Amino acid sequence: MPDSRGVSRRRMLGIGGALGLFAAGGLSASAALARRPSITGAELRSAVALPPPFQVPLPIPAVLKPLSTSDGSDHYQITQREARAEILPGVTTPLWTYEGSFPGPTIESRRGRPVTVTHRNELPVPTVVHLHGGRTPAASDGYPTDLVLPEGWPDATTPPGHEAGHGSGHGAPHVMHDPRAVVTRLTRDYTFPLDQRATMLWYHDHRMDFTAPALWRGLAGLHIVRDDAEDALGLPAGPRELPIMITDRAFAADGSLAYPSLDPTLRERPGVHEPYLAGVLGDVILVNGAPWPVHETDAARYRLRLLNASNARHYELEAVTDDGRRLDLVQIGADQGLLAAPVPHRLLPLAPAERYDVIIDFSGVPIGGRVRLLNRLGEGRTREVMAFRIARRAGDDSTIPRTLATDLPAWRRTDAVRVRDFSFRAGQLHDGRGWLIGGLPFDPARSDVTTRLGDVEVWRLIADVHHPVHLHLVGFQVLSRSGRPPLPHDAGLKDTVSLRPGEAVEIITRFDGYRGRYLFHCHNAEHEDMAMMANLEIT
Ligand SMILES: [Cu+2]
Repeated sequence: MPDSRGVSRRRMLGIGGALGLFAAGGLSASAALARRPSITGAELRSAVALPPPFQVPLPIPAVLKPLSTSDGSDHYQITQREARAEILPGVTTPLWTYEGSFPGPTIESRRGRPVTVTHRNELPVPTVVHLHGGRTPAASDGYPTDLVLPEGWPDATTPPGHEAGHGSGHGAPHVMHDPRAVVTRLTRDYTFPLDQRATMLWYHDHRMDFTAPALWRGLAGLHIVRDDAEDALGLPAGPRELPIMITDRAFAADGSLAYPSLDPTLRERPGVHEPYLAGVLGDVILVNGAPWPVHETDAARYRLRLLNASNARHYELEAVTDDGRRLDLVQIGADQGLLAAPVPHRLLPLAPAERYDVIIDFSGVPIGGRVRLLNRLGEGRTREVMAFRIARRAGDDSTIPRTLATDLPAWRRTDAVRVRDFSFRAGQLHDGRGWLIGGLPFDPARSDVTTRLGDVEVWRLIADVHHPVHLHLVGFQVLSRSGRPPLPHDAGLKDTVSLRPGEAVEIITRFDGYRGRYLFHCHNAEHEDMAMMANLEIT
């Protein structure tokens, strides 16, 4: 159990204030806006010495080899197992992994070419795999109760008196009652048609009530979908295309990852200790699993495929040279693929689960110079993310075309057959405090949204504190923020939108692809585990 002294007094008050006030329900949106907590969550402090920044090389996750590529589809196998890694130099850290590494191996796919991944669960608890951003049939979408049980785990029967709910523990392993759950033992085949725009997806654990600690222990990996149209653009490629998965973690004295679970075995009782209800933040920034790494580059353009895979930490990234110059981060893609045209940013906000595809040009940086990627929302060590050391001159025939894509949907408000409102707020669960959508905690047995395949809808999402809201299956466009036009980084097709404190965000989408039971939820992983999810049924 972490030491609560690791939480600064200012942040403790911030969270207590947010939860207390909003749970009471008496605060207006404008009052919430005036408070504007800059951080939603509480930071754990590591109990081991932390390395200096920009010493460890940036790891690039290995690309997974398929078992077979016959019958027009690619078949992969991933074993989920415990492993140990040297994340901090000289410190051994036990992890939960896909294939023994954190991040897990990257899967590279072509648009429209189906992929089957056989996941084998050799971890001590049930797991669920969700391909975030995937246009996936419901049976393979990783609904949180579609568990893959490990060997020796009791059958998923519901003990008497154990109704749907959070935090109830009867000595038996925790299972939320869901008559529609499809539970398997040891293995499960997930099938992804990948009939969708080229983009960077990520796969991660989505187990009911225990997603946050499983992610924290290492269950996350990348899945990149490519297509011919994107290949033809002439964007930086090969070694000049870098996946950048950013996470924050904290380390206990024994080298393990610190996390404030109520039940550290993650078997029975979900949830975290009180100071961390708003989200768990770490004091070490990892990129592709390495602390504050450095990457040697050519003096040329690079394509950075950014993912914030942190549980609760937000970033506001800037790229700064040694002489204090800020380089443009030219955004070419969002969560769901290429933008219509590039959008330059000096500061790029990145909420949990969001992806940004950006080009950065190192050609004007002196050889031997450095460009640091910094987080304006961080303090002390968490202000630093990683660095690039410009090692050599080199030719560069890459381009950033003025037109990147012409296939973006053109949904208009008048296309919408209905408008729905959802509040994302702290509130009371039957056995404690948690996070609610529309005033209700998640219940797999309740239908929250039923819509017809092909319908266009506008959703208005209203927040108390920060909530990155994610819809499964579909991409959407941001229509407005608190009555104003979307922000520059809202461009393109997204699957996660960052609601800021007190904000009302309108999105528009078409429920397209497959019928079945899906989800929408907050992607602050602690909020998600504490009931901030809802059902989305497409009929
Ligand atoms: Cu949230």
